[in-house]
Amino acid sequence: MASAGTQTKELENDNACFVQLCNPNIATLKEDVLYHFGLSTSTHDLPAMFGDVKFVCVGGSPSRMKGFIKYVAAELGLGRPGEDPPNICEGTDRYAMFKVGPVLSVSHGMGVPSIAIMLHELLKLLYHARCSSVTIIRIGTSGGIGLEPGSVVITRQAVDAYFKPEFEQVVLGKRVVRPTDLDERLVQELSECSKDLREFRTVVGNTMCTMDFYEGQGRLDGALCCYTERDKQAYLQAALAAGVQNIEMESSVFAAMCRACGLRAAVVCVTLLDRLEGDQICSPHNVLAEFQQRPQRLVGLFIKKCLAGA
Ligand code: R2B
Ligand code: URA
Repeated sequence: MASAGTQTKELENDNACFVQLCNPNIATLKEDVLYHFGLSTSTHDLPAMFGDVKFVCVGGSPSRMKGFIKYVAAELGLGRPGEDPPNICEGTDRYAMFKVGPVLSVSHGMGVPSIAIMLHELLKLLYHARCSSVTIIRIGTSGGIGLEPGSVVITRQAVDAYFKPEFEQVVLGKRVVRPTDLDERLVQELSECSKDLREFRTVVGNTMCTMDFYEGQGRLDGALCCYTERDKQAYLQAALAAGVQNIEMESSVFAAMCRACGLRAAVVCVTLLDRLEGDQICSPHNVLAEFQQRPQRLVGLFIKKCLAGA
């Protein structure tokens, strides 16, 4: 288990304006190589490149995150219309990163290990760049429970597969458990914004983060399956009773790491299907493409409103 000291430090960081790391070793490094971004503190002027960042949006796919930055650029009237923003991580094909004005858009791949590696380097990048008052939002896809497909869920709490608001990791052979609370005010602000987007339903609820898309989410259509439809339904009903509205694969480590480093964080995911009705995602491509734009539209509107009020 994490020591009380570690937990207290992480809580203290909650109120800090600057991005803080929970690692004293970083201050002693001569150079910090952000290997999976193809960036380094000695070859790149990180404060000049990123010091003005106030909003970071992360999502699974590189093309979706490129689409998001183009959308935000058009909404905010930044950059040249139609222009393709350059990928800042062009030296590597692990992750893609784009920036317009104070908005940074980064892809994280699928699952906890992939997003965790990206977040270690992103949090260090924001720290080295001396960024302050940063809001970070994951925009993604998910499976809904009892919601019409295409509904958007703003996460109140990211919970694990036992419905606990915790992220557990094995560190040096020991269990380290970190809380996954998200910023309550940010949830309210996003929820307020959603009232201006009446074309789709937005709800606030808990999000279950799993380590797998198939058995981990109770699907019956993977290569392996050791339970029945009835078992699956009982599990999803138990999740629903615990306030879970959707299931995805990154929210818990995202919430835990951002919280520990003092970032205001939120998770906004569209539901691609209702898991009470089935497991396969069979909607036509154009329908899924439109669904995936919904979190982008909500978060784009939120950023626009924040900057207008700034
Ligand atoms: C949502 O969708 C992906 C799996 O299809 C995964 O990254 C997630 O969280
Ligand atoms: N992403 C998930 O993780 N699960 C789903 O059911 C759909 C998208």
